[in-house]
Amino acid sequence: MTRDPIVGHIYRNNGSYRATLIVSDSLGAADTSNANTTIANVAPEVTVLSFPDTVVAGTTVRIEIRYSDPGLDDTVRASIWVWQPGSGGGTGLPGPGFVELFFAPGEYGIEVIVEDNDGAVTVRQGDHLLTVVPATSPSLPRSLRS
Ligand SMILES: [Ca+2]
Ligand SMILES: [Ca+2]
Repeated sequence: MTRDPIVGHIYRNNGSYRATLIVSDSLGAADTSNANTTIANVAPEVTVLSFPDTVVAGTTVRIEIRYSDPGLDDTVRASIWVWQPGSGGGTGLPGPGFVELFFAPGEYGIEVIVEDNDGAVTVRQGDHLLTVVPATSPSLPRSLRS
């Protein structure tokens, strides 16, 4: 009797692996075959980076950040980087979710940097700038003035 089973396996992490096929019959006679496989690391991905276009200075800016890594055993370090032309600063993130920050009036770029424990880095920049207007901005409707 001959069968050609197809066996699937999800590797939890990158590395070199050896797969061994053992076939045996009911009398205990057996044969084995080996195959070596190298699984590459995949960089983590920032799946969500969401923040408002415009806020009034003095209000918190709620930034949503989500990321994941297909390596089930990988750990990911994430940080947020906020910049203006000529300056910038960053801070680490405890995990995916929401970050709330205060900003002085101005325009800001926001990006998220994720790095897995194998050193693969992904940077995702916000698709727009954050504009923080002064609370007394004459361009705001009266209802938004404080
Ligand atoms: Ca990995
Ligand atoms: Ca990875």
